[in-house]
Amino acid sequence: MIGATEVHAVIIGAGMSGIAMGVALKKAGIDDFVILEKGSDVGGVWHWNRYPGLTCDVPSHLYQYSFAPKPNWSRLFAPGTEIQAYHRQVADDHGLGPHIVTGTEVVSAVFRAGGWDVATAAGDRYRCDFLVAATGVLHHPAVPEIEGLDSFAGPVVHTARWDEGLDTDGKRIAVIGTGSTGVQVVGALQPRARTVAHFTRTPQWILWGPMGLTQPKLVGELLARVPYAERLLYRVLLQASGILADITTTPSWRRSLAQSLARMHLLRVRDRALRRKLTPDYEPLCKRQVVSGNYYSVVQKHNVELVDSGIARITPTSVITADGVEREIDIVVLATGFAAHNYMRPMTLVGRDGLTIDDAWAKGPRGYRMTAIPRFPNFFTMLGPNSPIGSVSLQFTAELTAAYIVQIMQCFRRGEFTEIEPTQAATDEFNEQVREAIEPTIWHTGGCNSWYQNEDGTIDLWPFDRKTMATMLATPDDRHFHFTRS
Ligand code: N01
Repeated sequence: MIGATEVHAVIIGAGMSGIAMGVALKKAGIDDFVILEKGSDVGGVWHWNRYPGLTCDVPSHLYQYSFAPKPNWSRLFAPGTEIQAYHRQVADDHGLGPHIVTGTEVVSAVFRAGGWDVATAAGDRYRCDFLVAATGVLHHPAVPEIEGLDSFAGPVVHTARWDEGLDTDGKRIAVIGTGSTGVQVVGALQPRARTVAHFTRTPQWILWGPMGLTQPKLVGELLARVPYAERLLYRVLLQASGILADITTTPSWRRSLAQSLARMHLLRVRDRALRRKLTPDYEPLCKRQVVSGNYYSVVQKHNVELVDSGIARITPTSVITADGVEREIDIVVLATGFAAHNYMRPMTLVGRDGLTIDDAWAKGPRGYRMTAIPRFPNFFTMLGPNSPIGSVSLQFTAELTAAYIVQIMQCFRRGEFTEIEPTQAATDEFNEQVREAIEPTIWHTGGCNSWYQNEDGTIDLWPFDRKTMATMLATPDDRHFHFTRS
């Protein structure tokens, strides 16, 4: 590729998993890589999402890298801005700055003559031995097709592309969507809005969590000063988080108990008609579990209305529901989630013999152990198909995957092969194991629709526990790969 910058590896995306990959490369002494990032900063979802109320519903002492413990989180569940600052700090502390090129969208990557030709929207070109897609799952905002949405005269904002200049005080706000985001944004907008109409298509079960609980400064100081205290806390939380994989993947009394907690929480809503509207017709834990400390009290405030009659259309000034009721509105907030199964698309990705990722994934995203795809040599995904959203720590998963990929790169650098790709047989075997293991999970049996589902109804999640993941990604199994030596 004439005029291309030649590097050993190109990583696409400087979000949580791209940073983990970069740090793993640095630790292995591999310096010859770039991280190409579309946004103006690192952090991925924590860079793009800036909506009011953005909080992580995973405890912060777990929602961090094992190699970068932060003792002094401000809250038990840190706000988005603090998590974003943490990612920037980790990237700086680990010397990733010179490797990261922000404002650079990769538009195509083509495998040719034993390596990858990568092109960016600005016309820059890279040639690399290895390509790693760390492009995230929740990246492409899903904009609903609602009649008249385009005609709305006021601001229409998707939560994942929040306009920080938007003045919501004293406004009549329509919030569409009741996932983790919708619940958080309604809670944050309610106190200063004139009215909030929360449009719900499917109610969600909500587990109570002390989302606003601050961490006393003393705790942070103790964790920083006592040797190994922060690392120990992380290990304890990681171990304890095994309960999530347990209750979601295996029917047991523990699952029933967690489900009862969600049902009991709903009893905080005294008004029976409102409680009925808030009661899902599927089992708790089936969708990505929503956690909130205040939603049920917020939704009972005088200026909040839960609307479940379905949106018929939007006019320049109002939302009209299927029952014919018209509500005058100043701002429409779309908390309608993401096109989660796009992964690295819409970029053009072409593997061996001209095979495009769209053709390879015509029946939905499938890969080998979350990270490799047959006929896409020297290509790996971080948090690829079947990644454990909501059941195993994503940082743990990313670090494990990065270490696995680095092992493969080191074999390449020792001259053991020039091209590597997973066999179709190993990939099929993995997907068959997933298919079987998904059967008893609550995502499959719980009777809901969720963004976990592919178009064909299969569930794009990790149906095993953390130990199984650690075993599967400990060392690459030579029998599962084709190697080319040239
Ligand atoms: O998106 P969602 P989200 N008309 O897809 C509704 C992570 N996260 O942004 O259920 C009307 O969950 C849709 O309705 P339905 C977390 O993994 C983490 O809230 O399809 N409504 C649903 O209610 C989470 O799971 C944190 O019937 C429409 C909502 O929009 C993931 O992000 C915080 C509609 C979408 O819910 C996504 O959450 C926030 C339409 N046409 C998010 N289309 C943490 O704290 C869609 N909806 C870590």
